[in-house]
Amino acid sequence: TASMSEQMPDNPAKPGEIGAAAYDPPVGNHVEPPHPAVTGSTVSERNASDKVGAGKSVPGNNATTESLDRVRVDSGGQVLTTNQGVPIADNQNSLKASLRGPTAMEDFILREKITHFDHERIPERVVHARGSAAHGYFECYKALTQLTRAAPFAEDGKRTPVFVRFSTVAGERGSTDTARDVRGFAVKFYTDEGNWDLVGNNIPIFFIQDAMKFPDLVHAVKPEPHFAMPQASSAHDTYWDFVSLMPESTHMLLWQMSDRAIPRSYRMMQGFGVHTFRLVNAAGESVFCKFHWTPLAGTHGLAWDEAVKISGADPDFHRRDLWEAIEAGAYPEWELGLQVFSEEQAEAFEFDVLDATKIVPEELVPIVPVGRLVLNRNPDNFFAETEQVAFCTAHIVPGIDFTNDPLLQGRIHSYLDTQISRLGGANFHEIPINAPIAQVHNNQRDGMHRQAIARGRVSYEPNSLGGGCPFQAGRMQGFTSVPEPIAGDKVRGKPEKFADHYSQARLFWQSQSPTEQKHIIKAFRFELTRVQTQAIRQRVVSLLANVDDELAQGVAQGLGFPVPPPAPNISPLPPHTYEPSPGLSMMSYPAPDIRTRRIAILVAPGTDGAMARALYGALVEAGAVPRLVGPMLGEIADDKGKPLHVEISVEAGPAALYDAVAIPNGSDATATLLKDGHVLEFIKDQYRHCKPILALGVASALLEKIGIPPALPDGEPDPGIVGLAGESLESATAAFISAIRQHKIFERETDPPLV
Ligand code: HDE
Repeated sequence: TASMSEQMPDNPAKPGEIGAAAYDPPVGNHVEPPHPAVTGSTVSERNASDKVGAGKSVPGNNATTESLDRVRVDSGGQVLTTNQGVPIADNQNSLKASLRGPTAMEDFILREKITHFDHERIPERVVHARGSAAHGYFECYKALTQLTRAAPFAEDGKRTPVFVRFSTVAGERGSTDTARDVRGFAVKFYTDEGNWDLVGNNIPIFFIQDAMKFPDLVHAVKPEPHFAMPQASSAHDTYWDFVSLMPESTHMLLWQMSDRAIPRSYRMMQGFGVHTFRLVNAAGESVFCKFHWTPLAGTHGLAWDEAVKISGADPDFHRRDLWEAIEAGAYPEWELGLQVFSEEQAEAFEFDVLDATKIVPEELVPIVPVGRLVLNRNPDNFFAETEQVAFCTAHIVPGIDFTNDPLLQGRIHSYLDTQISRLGGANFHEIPINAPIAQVHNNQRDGMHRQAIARGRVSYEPNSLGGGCPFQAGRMQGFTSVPEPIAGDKVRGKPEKFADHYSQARLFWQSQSPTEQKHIIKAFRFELTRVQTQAIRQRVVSLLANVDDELAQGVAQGLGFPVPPPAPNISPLPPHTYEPSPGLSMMSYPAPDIRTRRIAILVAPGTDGAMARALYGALVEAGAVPRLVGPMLGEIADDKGKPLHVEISVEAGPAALYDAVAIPNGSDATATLLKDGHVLEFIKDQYRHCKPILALGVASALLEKIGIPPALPDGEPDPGIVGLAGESLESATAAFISAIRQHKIFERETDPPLV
């Protein structure tokens, strides 16, 4: 059947706008909508973005579906109306005093439309402005009632609906997805006992220890105020000036310069609650807890050169990736792990668990898996859901409590406060995406944009006129804070253990693989080369000199100066030596398969069609997303004269957008590809970004022309360069798939790149 847009080849209503016809506006051109779009999408569905613009989302199985249904609007088959529901006869022309005359003040239809448009924008988030979100659920493996009475952990297998938003921190709302930055990982649980927001990041620690410094940190990293540059980048003087004067940020700087700050996908990053929280059981007993999300798809990053090129080719790279995976039914999934420990254990640690610049190493407290998070439905409307969602660290539920982490304490204030200006008043909790599924009953009244119609004359408590209702829940049902004894002077300051800024930075460094260490050095070199002030560069290296000699030397050498003396170490306590913690390396979380990986199959007229189709089929079978990429869009003839449909051109879909490339055999095709500079650049980038390359038969001439070395720098064969070499296509495809699963062939990497 023809699509709706094919059924409307032109606009027959157009002549009705002109001259005398204006007195009798026609009914607008429209087609009746098809039956509600429900596609039985499968994992192997490769062309997910075809659905983009279809106007209907795939209704995933999710418990927020019903509660949001009351506000979902679908205009299929409906006439256009004003905001008052009045049908609009003519949406093309304003009301004029004669055809060539001025517009009438009484044109309420024009004025309503323009006025609404004038006020469409709201302030963006002061940080984390750029983001994308999805609906899903959290499923608890086993009841955790011994530890916590929090509703999501109340029963074996219990499902709680969630809405999760991922974000960058520094960039503005329209900025690029692949900037080097920390990523937000914010989860709203719509629990039976109210909303619980776990507002975390993809890095388990933070830059600063006290909320007092947050505005300074953010001012330093944001575009410099005099000329508003650079956008979405920490590679500038004010940022490095500030952090170089804040030795407590050293640990975080190492994480930020690692590949975790340029993730391949939101679906391939870990998430962390960062602070130490408390779990509280029904008896009121509490333990400390750290939250960890681990992605099932593995933890993978981009190469910096790749991230930069993606920024140009597709600034929406992460947004599109998340959307398409969910539309295709390849639902992203994470496992929730808890580190649970007692106050007595915490006392004995050489660091303070209230210090957000420190982790609790897994070797001290193991991470216990307790449940899984599945994202299975895209939002219907970006603004209504993703933009208006208000996460708030103050949103906790019975069974969870705060600790005295001074960063967390400040956040408890900030998130509620910021929504009031961002969402225009104190009733932002009534916006559908923010409204809890648990019913709200209290005596808060009025304010801008109030939705609830509270009945009765009573809006105070205690009362007798309303039978005392709503009445306070009491300790057994209601939220109670853990009664923690507090003693000491009221004072502005930090405890001694907060002063060790380097022991854990060293732990992180020593837990990285050699490849990751090289990437960290390169990232410092890049960022500090962009910095213009030599003293700032030197000050950063003087912090690194407290962490590790090789690190400091590597960075200093890249910047062309000797390692300066280490920054003064203010810690009154001796540095602590940790055993390396393998879990801190991204390499500890490989992908189990190649699902959702994007593979380019380079074709041209004369390509071995049977080979291209077999490869395509095998990749789809493995859950990957192959694309036929060619010099031009449209149909070409393969070696047998049969049609192949090029889905995207090398110009519109450059190499950085693919995880791997395959080039089927075919002498005519190879001859054409050899003459195309875009193609050569495409393959060169695939090599430089350490991606697998499958070059079948004569296609290997392309690799020779570019000068791709046949072996690794150490002389061993490159496992990411796969050819036929007398083997079958099946075994070559299997070797290619296994290289894609590894994600990147880092053994190939040299600094500077050979190709
Ligand atoms: Fe945030 N942060 N933050 N932050 N943060 C905001 O709240 C703030 C911090 C994080 O997808 C703001 O609604 C202070 C740590 C995420 O909508 C604001 C401090 C962590 C998001 C705010 C911190 C985060 C935000 C801006 C230090 C990781 C995006 C808009 C005391 C654990 C949530 C908004 C979303 C957003 C304040 C530090 C994570 C201004 C004052 C640490 C994921 O309220």
